[in-house]
Amino acid sequence: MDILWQYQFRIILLGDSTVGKSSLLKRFTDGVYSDVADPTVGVDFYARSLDIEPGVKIKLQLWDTAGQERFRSITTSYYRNSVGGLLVFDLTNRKSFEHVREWHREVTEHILPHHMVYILIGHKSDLIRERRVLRDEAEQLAAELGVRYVETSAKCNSNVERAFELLARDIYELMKMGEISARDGWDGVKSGLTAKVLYPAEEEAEREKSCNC
Ligand SMILES: Nc1nc2c(ncn2[C@@H]2O[C@H](COP(=O)(O)OP(=O)(O)OP(=O)(O)O)[C@@H](O)[C@H]2O)c(=O)[nH]1
Ligand SMILES: [Mg+2]
Repeated sequence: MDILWQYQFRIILLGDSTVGKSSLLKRFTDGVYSDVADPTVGVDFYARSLDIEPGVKIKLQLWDTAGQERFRSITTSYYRNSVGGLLVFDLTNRKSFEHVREWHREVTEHILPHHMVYILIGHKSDLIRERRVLRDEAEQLAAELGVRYVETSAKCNSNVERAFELLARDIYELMKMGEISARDGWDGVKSGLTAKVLYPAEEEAEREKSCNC
């Protein structure tokens, strides 16, 4: 038997419309970026694996939510089954930064008594001259919320890998300490998917077994 992944973490992306959630995910999962992006309708799904340490593969199941208010009733139903959340704002859009607290409060209250591990993302760091949020104030907000802060750019592929990896590592560490664990009725964390890998000799034997002639 070969292990495809030891753990699966379900991660959700949160934040106002146009902050760049879908672009971040496309960069992370497909390595692509486009200046033209359609707003997400409801929820989209992405996936990618990470080798968190030698011999330990984590499958990240990534849920991309629509930032537009009119989809809120659909997106809220995905909060509860997520173990991690990226709180994304646009460094060039002050309002999106001011809304982070609301996103954090809404999600945190919605999933009680469960908890989520968050990371705060200041996105579009390539737009240096249009920046409207200082690193200091974003770091202060992160400290108040008790989360990490990373600045990313999907366009320049800056820190994208790092942001997802940091979040996955934080979840993994909490899991090793026993503070997060897979449990029935909750899809945030799952463990152990294996696949039977047939080597040439076994394959031949299997084929003979199933042959009717
Ligand atoms: N300069 C720059 N633009 C970006 C970056 N990431 C995304 N964008 C642009 O920002 C716009 C919105 O990006 P999306 O990824 O669709 O935003 P979203 O958060 O998914 O929006 P909703 O799906 O409506 O919630 C698009 O025009 C992107 O090309 C980035 O790193 N740098
Ligand atoms: Mg989107």
